[in-house]
Amino acid sequence: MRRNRLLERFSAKETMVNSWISIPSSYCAEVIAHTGVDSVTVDMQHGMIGFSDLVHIFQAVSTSDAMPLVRVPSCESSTVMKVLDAGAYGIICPSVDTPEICRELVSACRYPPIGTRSFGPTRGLTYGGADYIHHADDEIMILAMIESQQSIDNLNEILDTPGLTGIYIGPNDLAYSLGDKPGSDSERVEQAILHILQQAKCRGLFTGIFCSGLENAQKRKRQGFDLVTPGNDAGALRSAYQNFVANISNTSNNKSSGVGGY
Ligand code: 3PY
Ligand code: MG
Repeated sequence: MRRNRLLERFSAKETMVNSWISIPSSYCAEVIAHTGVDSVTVDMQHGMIGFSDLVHIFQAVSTSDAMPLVRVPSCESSTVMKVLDAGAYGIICPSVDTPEICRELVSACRYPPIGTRSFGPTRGLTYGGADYIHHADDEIMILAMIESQQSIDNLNEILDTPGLTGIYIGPNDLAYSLGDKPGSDSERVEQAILHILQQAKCRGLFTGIFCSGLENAQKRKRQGFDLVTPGNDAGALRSAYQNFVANISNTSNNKSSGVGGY
C-alpha cells in the first residue's frame, strides 16, 4: 500500500504544512497540491464541497505527493467510511468533545476486529494499492479536533482512546467556547492551546492545528506542532488579490478581510 508520508515525517520529527480546501475545484486543489505542501485537507464541514467534488479533488491531488485528508462534517460513521473508501489517508473530525465520540470515530476508521469499518474500499484500493486492506489500519490517520471547553475537561480520556493517531486544534471554535471571538489570541485561548499540545505530546500523539496565517503557523511550528495549516484556500486567494488591488490602485479594501484563517 502507498505509504502515508505524514506518518513518515512524524517519525522523523519534521514539521509538516497542510493545506485546507473549501473551494469545490479540482484544478484549484491540483495547483495547491503541487506547491510542496505535505497534505491537502478537503473541508467537508465548512467548505463548499460535496462528495463528488471530493472525488475529483482527490484525483487531482493524486498527481502530487501530498497526502489526501478530509475534515468530515461530524463523526457520523457512514460519511467517515465513504470518504475513506474514496481514498482519504486521514480523517480530521470536528468537535470530539467526549471519549464516547472519540471511540465512535476510531471504530468507523478501523476494520474489524479493531473497529467496525465496512468493507468496500473502492477508490481507496486504486489509490492505495492492491494490499490496501492489509495496511489501511496502519496508514490511515485519525485526528480528533479539540475545540471546546468540554473537550478540554475530557482531555485525558479522549487522548487515551486506543487507536487515536493524534489531535488537531480548532482555535476559532475553541475561542468561542472559552468566551472569546474567532481569531482571538487571548491569554486563555493561548494557555488552552499549550495545555492541549503538551498533553498530546507527552503521550507521543501527532499534533496539528489550524492557523490564522503565515506568522501564526510559524509560531505554532516553534511551539512544536507537527502539522500546521496556514489558513484555507479562499483566505489565501482573497489576501493575494487584496494585495494586488492595494498595491496597484493604492486603495485599501477591508470590505471582505478574512477572520481566523478563513
Ligand atoms: C476552528 O478553528 O474552529 C476550526 O475548526 C478550523 O477550521
Ligand atoms: Mg472548528
